[in-house]
Amino acid sequence: MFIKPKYLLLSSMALLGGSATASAQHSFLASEDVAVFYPKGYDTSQHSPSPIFLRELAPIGDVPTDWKIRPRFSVDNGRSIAVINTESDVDLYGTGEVTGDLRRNGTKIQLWNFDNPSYQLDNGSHLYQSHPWVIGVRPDGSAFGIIADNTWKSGIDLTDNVRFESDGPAFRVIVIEKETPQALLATLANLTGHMEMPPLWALGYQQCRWSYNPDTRVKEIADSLRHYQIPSDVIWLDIDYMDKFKIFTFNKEEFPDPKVLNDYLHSKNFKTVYMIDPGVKVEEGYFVDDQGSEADYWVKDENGEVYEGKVWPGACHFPDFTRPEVRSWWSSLYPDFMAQGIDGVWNDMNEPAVFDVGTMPITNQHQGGDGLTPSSHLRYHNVYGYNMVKASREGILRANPNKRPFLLTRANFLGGHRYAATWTGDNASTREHMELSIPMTITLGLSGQPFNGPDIGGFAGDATPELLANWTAIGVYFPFVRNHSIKGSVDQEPWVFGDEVLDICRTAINRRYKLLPYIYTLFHEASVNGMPVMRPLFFADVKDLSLRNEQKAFLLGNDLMVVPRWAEKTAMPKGDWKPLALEDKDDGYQAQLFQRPGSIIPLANLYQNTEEYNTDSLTLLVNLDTDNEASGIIYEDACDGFGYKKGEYAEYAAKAKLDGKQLTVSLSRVGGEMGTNPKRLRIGFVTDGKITYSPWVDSSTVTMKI
Ligand code: NBV
Repeated sequence: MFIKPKYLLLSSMALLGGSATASAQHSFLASEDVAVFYPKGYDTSQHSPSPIFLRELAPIGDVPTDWKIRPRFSVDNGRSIAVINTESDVDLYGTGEVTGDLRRNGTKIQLWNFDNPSYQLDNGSHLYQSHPWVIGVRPDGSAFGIIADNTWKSGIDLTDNVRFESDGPAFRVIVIEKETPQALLATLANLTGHMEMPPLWALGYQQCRWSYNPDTRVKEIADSLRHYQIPSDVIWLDIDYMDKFKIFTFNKEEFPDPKVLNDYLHSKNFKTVYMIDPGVKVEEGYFVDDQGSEADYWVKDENGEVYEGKVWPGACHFPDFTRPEVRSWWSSLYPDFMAQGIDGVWNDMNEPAVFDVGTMPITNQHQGGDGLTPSSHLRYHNVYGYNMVKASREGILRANPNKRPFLLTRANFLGGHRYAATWTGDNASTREHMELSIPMTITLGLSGQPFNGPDIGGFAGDATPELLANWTAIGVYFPFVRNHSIKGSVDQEPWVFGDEVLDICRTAINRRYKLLPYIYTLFHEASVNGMPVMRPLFFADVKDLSLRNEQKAFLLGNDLMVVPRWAEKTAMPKGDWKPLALEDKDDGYQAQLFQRPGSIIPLANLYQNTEEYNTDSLTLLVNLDTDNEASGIIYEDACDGFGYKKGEYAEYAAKAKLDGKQLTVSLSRVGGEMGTNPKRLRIGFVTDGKITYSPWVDSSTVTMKI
């Protein structure tokens, strides 16, 4: 061990003089800006290996004496507590999937993954995922992040200081100190891993409902999307495709030949995502149940008997995903299933949700493995979904080793972005939830999950034309863009409310597709430095305190500010952010976009799906800074597969300079080994209220007189 004996001695002496609360019993620096604090009585076997970190944190030295943010540990009424004092002028963010404001000061949440319809249960204080992670941003823009490395049932209380409380044994706390919140998130990603690049199709518009059935209805939806010229990429299959809700099966009447259906969808350039839940119907003769029972793979109750809980199929068994052999078996179920032409998977109900009782008893038993000790559901509940998606991702990769997996999950845990994208569960078709979807999506991004978004149009209840128009008009700037709705609600596809709403939705979705070169570059950025795709407005200027509370307007990347049309009096970063008028006619619903001074944003020509995506012709939107310059980056690769990891990508730097009245923009290759496509370029010169376009040129340099 690296820890110096002198340091250990000092720490224990400090403890002897301790009171009810105590500073860390021992601590170490894991890197220059990451400190790890252990409480008295810390038992590694109750927490390790951590699901959060890519690799175990190793000491490089002592925590310096002037290290500012330190936890004090205590035990109160059997609960393990860590309190971190913060200055009153610190703005707090993060805490994962939460309702309420972007700025988290004064809030209190539970970390207990739960099926929470319309976020109404317990006032929405615990939803489907848990992220024991808090960000503090000081007035000078410097930032710290706190991780409670603990899967046990717990809570975060920010009403006074930062307080983590847990029903489990004492847990360690990790503190990251950085000069900016951006640098903080980059460090979080270094510690917890980066989201892998998704396939490009997963960034397109996606159409879902519970459920499109039978297969003829699925085709009808696909045909309508093409007929109405709504650019789109994915059709989703909810639980009704299954035979009596048995996972990895198909309903023979309604989906007699899923391969034929999927081939049809592929022929129209759609991808398909099918749902898989964790509950396995208890039924002799059903291959999944037979295999799991035979190998004894199920979660047990407190008496060691196989646990049964009711979900969609009736009585179900639940795979014990803490066990490596169970994960491996689970992953083996995917290849045959996906061979039916399934492109992506959707894991739902994996908190896990159990009918009548909410979730399984905390006394249920998990066996663990690979270093995880056997323990109760109280310890492993919050990582049930996490371990499930770890296995599912492996299964999808087993099915298609040369494709990038796309997996969406409802439940997850800090660190689970390595395995799956997420959506924010069962929201409602209300104005309130539309507005809420902005801080929720940003907050998940600030909590290490860049690829997420809400059900656009809202899940529960009936969407109105107005709501769908407004929600689509902002939803296209979220990382994950899917319209989804509950069984029994009115239809909410873009065309059902008549021509006006159809036009509004189409215009918004067209914008998404044109912006994909920019958005794809942002996903690449997230995959290399952990930066969220959708960012809080205060990222534009971390020292400008007037931006800290803004939760209607937001940033897509660094260069594009999105202001919902319905939002009044939003904050505005300093500098000459210019409005972008992307269409000739304003429909009154599209979000107002502002481009950062000094930036270049690439736009593709319009196309109807990402199979047709290409960047051979690019419009480069230029908003000059006060030095009459601008720059931008464009990332490209094969849009799927893993060649990009071996250098098969192309990165371009765009640079603009105004000389007198002559504006020159040039594109130069700055990275990657993928062959370069000759490009047709034109400039879109952004002035207040108007974009002036140059003629197209077949060259990497384009000029125009302005
Ligand atoms: O599978 C049906 C639904 C699904 O549409 C929704 O997106 C999930 O969040 N699922 C929940 C189960 C039933 C919810 C009432």
